[in-house]
Amino acid sequence: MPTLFTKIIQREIPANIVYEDEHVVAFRDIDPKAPTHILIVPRSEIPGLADLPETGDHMYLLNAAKKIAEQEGLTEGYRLVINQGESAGQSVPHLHAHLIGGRPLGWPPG
Ligand code: D5M
Repeated sequence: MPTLFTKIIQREIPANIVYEDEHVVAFRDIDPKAPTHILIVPRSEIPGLADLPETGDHMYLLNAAKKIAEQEGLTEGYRLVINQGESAGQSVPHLHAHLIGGRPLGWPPG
């Protein structure tokens, strides 16, 4: 059963896709928490960060975040967040990073 995000990646469900490469697809969050709120999703169906294989080059996620931040003009700063597990707020079991920016961001997050 494909995840919601796999359906977006496969264009079965519409989304506002802003970036893609061989490893990831990135699209605007449907419920944005800031002027820029983009989800960066690996094409492979990894359920969460805890399931990421320990071997392999996973820099693709950070590289994509950096490129998208530049593309979005987030020169004042931004935040990259991965929610792992229900108590951290993970609601979609397909690894994704939130790229959030466009306003001052408080610390610590809730
Ligand atoms: O983040 C899951 C995020 O996924 C949450 O911020 C809403 C977003 N979401 C849910 N459905 C969609 C669709 N269809 N398009 C775009 N964004 C979506 P989590 O960290 O798992 O709570």
